[in-house]
Amino acid sequence: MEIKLVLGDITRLTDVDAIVNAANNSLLGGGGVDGAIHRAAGPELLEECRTLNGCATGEAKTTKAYNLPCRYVIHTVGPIWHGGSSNEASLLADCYRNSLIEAQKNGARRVAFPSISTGVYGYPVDKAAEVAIKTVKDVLRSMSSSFDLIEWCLFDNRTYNAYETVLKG
Ligand code: AR6
Repeated sequence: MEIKLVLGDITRLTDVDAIVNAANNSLLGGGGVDGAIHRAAGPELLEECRTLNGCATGEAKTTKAYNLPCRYVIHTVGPIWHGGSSNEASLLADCYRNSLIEAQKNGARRVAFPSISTGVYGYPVDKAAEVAIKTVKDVLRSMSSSFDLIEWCLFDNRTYNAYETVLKG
């Protein structure tokens, strides 16, 4: 079981079975990584998302990946940052936990996450990295036999460095 960080575009990854999308409650697409995933997957992804009736913050739902090089997209909805006293950390932890549960249900043993909530949703990246890595390590204590690889695909150096500091610390 390997945990790793890579710098780049999550839609280009060829070493995972599932990628996680940082979506919104509608699951009908948006900007950021969500927009990139919908563009790369093609219009059938939106068609399937329309059948899901949205997704609550902290929960996760799985679709096929269509034109992407992986098998599944796990859509999760991160919290919007309101200063830290609105249950943000616990909702962000739910995103990682529920995404891994979805991956396990679908037999996806190799999973990539983006940095959920740290773009449009404004979650401070240092704090988000701590929640992300702690939660995944906690979940893997009970589910490690279900996974071969968990990676974060980070889009810029600042975000990469924040996750590296937490992972190596
Ligand atoms: N690959 C990997 N990471 C990416 C990519 C990519 N192709 N593109 C952007 N990122 P964001 P959020 C990074 O805003 O904060 C959408 O409109 C980005 O640099 O995508 O959870 C949804 O529909 C940042 O580090 O997601 C929602 O409305 C990280 O992904 C809302 O944004 C997350 O940024 C969700 O906001």
